[in-house]
Amino acid sequence: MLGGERQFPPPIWLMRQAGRYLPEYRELRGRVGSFLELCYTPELAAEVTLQPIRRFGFDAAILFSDILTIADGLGQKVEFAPSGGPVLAAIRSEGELLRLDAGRVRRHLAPVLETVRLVKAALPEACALIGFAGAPWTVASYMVEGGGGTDFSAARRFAREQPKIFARLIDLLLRSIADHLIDQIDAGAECVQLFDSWAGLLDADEFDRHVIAPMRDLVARIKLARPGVPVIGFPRGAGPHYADYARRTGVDAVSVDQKMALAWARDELGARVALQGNLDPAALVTGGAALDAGIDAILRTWKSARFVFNLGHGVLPETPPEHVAHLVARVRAADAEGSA
Ligand code: 1CP
Repeated sequence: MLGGERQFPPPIWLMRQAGRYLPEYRELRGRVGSFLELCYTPELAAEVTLQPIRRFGFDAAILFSDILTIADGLGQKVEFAPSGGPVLAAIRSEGELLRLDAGRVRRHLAPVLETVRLVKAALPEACALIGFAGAPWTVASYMVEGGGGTDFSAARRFAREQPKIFARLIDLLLRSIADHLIDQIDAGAECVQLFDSWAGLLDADEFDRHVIAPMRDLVARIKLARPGVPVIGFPRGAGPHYADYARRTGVDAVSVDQKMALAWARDELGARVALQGNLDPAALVTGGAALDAGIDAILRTWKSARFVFNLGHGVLPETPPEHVAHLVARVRAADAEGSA
């Protein structure tokens, strides 16, 4: 689909489709010490990747890993609190930046590539395997802030006060991320997605410098090394900058968050890139008529576009799995007119 031709009913998968809303994930997670240990144990990470495929029969599996494995691979101290949130030894000086070692990323992330190989071997032929990484801005935000769950004001301030050091961090990240994604492709990923979950925090000038420019470089590296592998970009919250992102980064598809109007995305982005999205994850928690209305609006409005059905952001932990099964069935039952 991302290669060119329109498909209807559209393919469907969900961001964060593996994870805490599934009892089988919680059960397995309870048997493993740390979250990173789960990410680096290929047999378990592969099992977790496959859980939502077995349960719902999605059209794509997304590798189970995390955007912060790159920071861990570079040698920054990364931990996940029992509540799930990441805690990192914040980088706030040139000395701390210089201690990062791009040379160790590949060796450190070798287990993630083994997970890709195991999943690829186990997946049904018709199910695509999506590799992923965080985009440079979002990963840098966590690395400088020292964690998540905040407005990243310390990271933004550091980027303004120490522009040269911040630019070097972004540059180091974009190279490491490109190499890791190329390795994921070589291990069996058929497509890759870049999560820029905090793109929406930036003003127009910062968006240009920290999102568009590094993404353009990163996508060009992937395209040069492995031409023909589709790249999906997710600049969550980018609002008015979505059009520029679709036009200038070189991505094949743009994942659209739920704040964006469906007709606008179709008309302004749809001619240039394939669309992915954009059901509100809260509607999937609610279920019922609100869920059906949300599903049908996407099918109806985007039926003429090339699109992949997805959420506007990740599945929420409180989502009832039955609502996910209902969503998949309703999308698959859509008729050629775009109604379900
Ligand atoms: O113990 C646990 O179960 C920890 C919860 C958890 C899970 C299940 C974390 C910690 N990461 C993950 C897996 C994960 N993370 C996947 C797996 C594949 C899938 O989608 O099924 C993916 C794609 C991610 C990507 C990710 N990690 C993003 C981008 C997407 C998004 O949600 O915006 C981000 C921002 C992270 C950082 C992160 N990792 C974990 C948490 C709780 C967070 C968010 C921290 C915060 O800012 O509050």
